[in-house]
Order: sequence, then C-alpha cells, then structure tokens
Amino acid sequence: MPGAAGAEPVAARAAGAGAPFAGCQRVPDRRLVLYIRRGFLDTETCAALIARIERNRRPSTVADANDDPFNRTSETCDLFAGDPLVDRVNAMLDSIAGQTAAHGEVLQGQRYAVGQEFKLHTDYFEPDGPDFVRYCAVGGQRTWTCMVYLNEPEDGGATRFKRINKTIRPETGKLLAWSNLDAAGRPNYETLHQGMKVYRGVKYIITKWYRERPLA
Ligand SMILES: O=C(O)CCC(=O)C(=O)O
Repeated sequence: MPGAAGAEPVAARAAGAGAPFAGCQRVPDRRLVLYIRRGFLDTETCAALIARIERNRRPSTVADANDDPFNRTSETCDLFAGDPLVDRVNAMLDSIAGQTAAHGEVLQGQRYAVGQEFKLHTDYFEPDGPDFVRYCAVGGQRTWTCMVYLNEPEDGGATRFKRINKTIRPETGKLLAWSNLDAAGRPNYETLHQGMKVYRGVKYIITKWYRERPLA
C-alpha cells in the first residue's frame, strides 16, 4: 500500500512499466509524491462525465468543517458504479493507481461556477478531528487522491499546492494524483492545496479517493 513505512513512499520507487503511475510525470519535490499525466481521459469521455455532473449536482460538503461557510463553494455529483461510463473510468483510475476497486470511494464530480473555489485544505482526515472515527472506522485513512480536469475554464480554476509552490492549470483530460501520506504513512501536510477561484467559464473535475483498507 502507498505510504507504508520505508525510506520513501512506495509509489515513488514504482514508476516502471506496468507499475502504479507508469507513464506519469513525477513533480520533482521530495516533500510529497505528486504525479501528472496529460491526456489521461479523452475529450468524449470528459464531455460525457460533464453531462452527468450537470444533471445531478448538489452543494459540496467537507469533513472536519471549519467556521468558514465559503470554504468549499463548488457543487458535487456522486458518480455511482453501475453506469458503464463510470465503471470504465473507475477501472482506468484503479489501474493507474495500482489500487483495487474495494479501496476506492464513490467517484465524485465537481463543478465550479465563476467565483467558486475550494480553499486551502488537505484530503486526509485529521486524526484528531471530529469526523475521524465516523469516516475512517471501516476503510482507514485516505491514501491517494486522483483528480482529472474535464475541461478548461476561460480564466482561473488552477490547483495550487501551497507548501511546494506548485500551481497546475486545468487541461481537458489531465490527471493529477498525489499520496496524502508521507513515507512513514502519516498524513502529509505538504499536500496542502486549493482549487483556486474560477474567474471566467465553468470548471469541471472528477475526484477519486483511495483508502488504506477495503471499504466493501
Ligand atoms: O478543484 C481543484 O482544483 C482541487 C479540488 C480538491 O482539492 C479536492 O477535491 O480535494
């Protein structure tokens, strides 16, 4: 599993052919493991996912909520298994991340209209946070995040990893994947990131989180 004890995260060593994240570009920073792969999804698949998000969206929520009601202002759509498109995309994500389907949470889509954002946060559950037991009892901590941009807003909407000073621009079909844990398997604060405000256009992404243990 990613994030197991050792000199460096498992996936950082395992990027050969057939290994997790093969063909992905690793961002050269030792503080975290972050991969990028352009063209992971084709434009037709992205468009079909956008259509589903448009049909079935609701306000996004957060675990371990803080006092800021404007922390995450996007909308979310659950993309449940059983839809052949969703099953295909899940299989692609499981394969590139070297994960089993059972370790994955339900695939989610997000939609950001002008002015919407997801402020600085981490994706792991805070071990001392109020929601830790509720969310981690079965599957354990979040290990990996895989995120794919489904389109390119006209202005804004980049993803910024503040601690490593890296900003990634949305590009249709581009995958970002990062380990939420450090080499010792602890939550890695260096993954602090944000979905920056959209200034023009609409931004769509999908997000898949994986857990330490099977969820089902
Ligand atoms: O929208 C983005 O660029 C980032 C999304 C994000 O941080 C998340 O869903 O955890």
